[in-house]
Amino acid sequence: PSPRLSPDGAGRALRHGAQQVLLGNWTGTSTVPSRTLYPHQWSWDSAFVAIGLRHFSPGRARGELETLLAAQWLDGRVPHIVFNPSVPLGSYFPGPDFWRSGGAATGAGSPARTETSGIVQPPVHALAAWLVHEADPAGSARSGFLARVYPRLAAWHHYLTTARDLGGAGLASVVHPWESGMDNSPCWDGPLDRIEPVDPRAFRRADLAHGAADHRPTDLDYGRYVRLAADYRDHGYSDTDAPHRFAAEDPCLNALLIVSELALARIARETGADAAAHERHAARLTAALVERLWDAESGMFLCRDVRDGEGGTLIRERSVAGLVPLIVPGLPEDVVAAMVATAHGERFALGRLAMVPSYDLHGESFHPSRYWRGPAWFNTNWLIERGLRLHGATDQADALRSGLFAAAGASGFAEYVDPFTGRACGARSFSWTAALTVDLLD
Ligand code: 9WN
Repeated sequence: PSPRLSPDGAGRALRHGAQQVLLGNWTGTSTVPSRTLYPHQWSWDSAFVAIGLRHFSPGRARGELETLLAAQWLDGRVPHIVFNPSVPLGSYFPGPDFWRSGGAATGAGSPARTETSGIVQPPVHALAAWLVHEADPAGSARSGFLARVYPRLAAWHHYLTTARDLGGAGLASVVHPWESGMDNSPCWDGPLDRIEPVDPRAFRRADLAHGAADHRPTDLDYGRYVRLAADYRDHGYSDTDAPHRFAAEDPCLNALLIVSELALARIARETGADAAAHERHAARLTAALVERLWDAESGMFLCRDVRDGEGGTLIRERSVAGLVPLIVPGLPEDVVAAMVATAHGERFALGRLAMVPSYDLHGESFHPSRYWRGPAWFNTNWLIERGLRLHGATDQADALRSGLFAAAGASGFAEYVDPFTGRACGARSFSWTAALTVDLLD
């Protein structure tokens, strides 16, 4: 747990501003990431949001997670978007008319009454559920929260480590760049090269009405995103039938899975389920993470392209996803030490910039404002802050936390910022930026 910040005037104003963002983005049952760009419920956003909400509205935090989990598919997958039926079609692309989950033509068991996407996002949910419980154990117990969410979270992790174990080593694979949550990360450029893009005239992007075109993914990226999603949809979202021509093991997603599996062990202990089984599973996943994705030469974790050759190939691009495993307890000491050194090195400049960029400052594809190709994001910095604290790097964690507060306040709780100037990019009043600011303040 992070030490409390003294409740000075600046801290109080920041907390108030952040709470206002979260109240403004609440729809009655969940929180939209942004009223403009993302008018529905997103999976990993909701987990981060719940982590912030727990500090001032634990009931809402529980509701946020339960609304998302109510849209879980029978095969265990938690969809990356739960669509709000009162939002006009065309406000977000691709919308429910593209994903067509409600038709239940899918053998994967999409929910009958809720429209969702068919892909997933990183599993931050069990971690969030545990933190939400801890913030208000009495309210959580009264409402039977943990007993209700435990089987759903267990089924979610089971889906990821069975149907999505495409590399055969126990780790989960993403089958679409959107699933990583870092859509246009340079890590995906190589694997995406193999994908024939859909003609950009065949769809209409809604994001460009709200976001600057040179900050967002390109039309060529979108053509490939649409191709992959349509292929999956047209195979009934079946992981055995779909070709999955894009498949990758991502260190951020798998690190979050490990931390969530450890949280699930705690939840299991509270609800009388088998905690030790989750601990053993977390240990196996941790060993596989190091075995499959650690790259000593880079001093960080890399993504593995599961479709490139026998056993796959490490993708030689350094993205912040490869530093997120700092949050995993129980990694070998030399691995942790190397990651901390890499974070402080010239490529990520921890301690010299307010926040850690999303991609190698010296990488060929670096761009200071194009989405996941360089800008600093608040969720990844929150994860790194937690990781540094976990490993006893308290001063560095404190400094990063201060940088995050300064950037969040000055940018109007922006979606992401230029890592050099702190200039706001993307949406303002962005929910996870506000939520994670609240979390670090409390
Ligand atoms: C596609 C909602 C989401 C985040 C992702 C971020 C962005 C969507 C988009 O917004 O992705 O899922 O339309 O660009 O990359 O991490 O969950 O905030």
